Amino acid sequence: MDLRVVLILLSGVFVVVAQDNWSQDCVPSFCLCKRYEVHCEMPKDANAGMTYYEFAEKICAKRGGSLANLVDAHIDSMVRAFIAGEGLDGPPCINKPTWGFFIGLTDAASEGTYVWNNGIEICGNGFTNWAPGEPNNNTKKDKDGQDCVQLWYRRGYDGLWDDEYCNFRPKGFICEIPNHCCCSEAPN
Ligand SMILES: [Ca+2]
Ligand SMILES: [Ca+2]
Repeated sequence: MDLRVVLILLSGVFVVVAQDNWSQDCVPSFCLCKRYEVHCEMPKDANAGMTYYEFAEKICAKRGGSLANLVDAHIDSMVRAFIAGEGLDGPPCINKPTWGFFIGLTDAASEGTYVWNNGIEICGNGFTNWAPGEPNNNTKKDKDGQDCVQLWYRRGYDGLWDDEYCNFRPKGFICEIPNHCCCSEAPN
């Protein structure tokens, strides 16, 4: 894969809508063979009958993919660069105090053992990009701690990773959609 190739498919306007009318149009995204979609903060009532993290997973699945697996430095940096370049790293896309985007990384099954949606467990020298002091499994707002990872945009962390509560705050989220973009269509 030519890593220089980045095809910006869609960008721009973001509209936060009610869960039942979740917009599937005009979603900022870019492609590295897979398509990475940046979804802005979900509605506060999105967790009816499920956690906010499950809601994010559901929307990504509906769109033919999953929460994004940022398994290496290149993908991680490209996603964060896209978010910054499109101005999605603050209001109105994500808002204080919730700002952040869920990604497909969780330690819900076993505390401290982080596994990507695609089943890859982070171990050894596996790529991570944690914010300073994270993951801390904070139990202040939930006795079960924090098991769902976000790209964090507080305190100038610029999308460094933080373990977040799975169901305390509505969040934005990043989907990856396989086989949606054809590499051969990308410009050289
Ligand atoms: Ca945890
Ligand atoms: Ca944390």
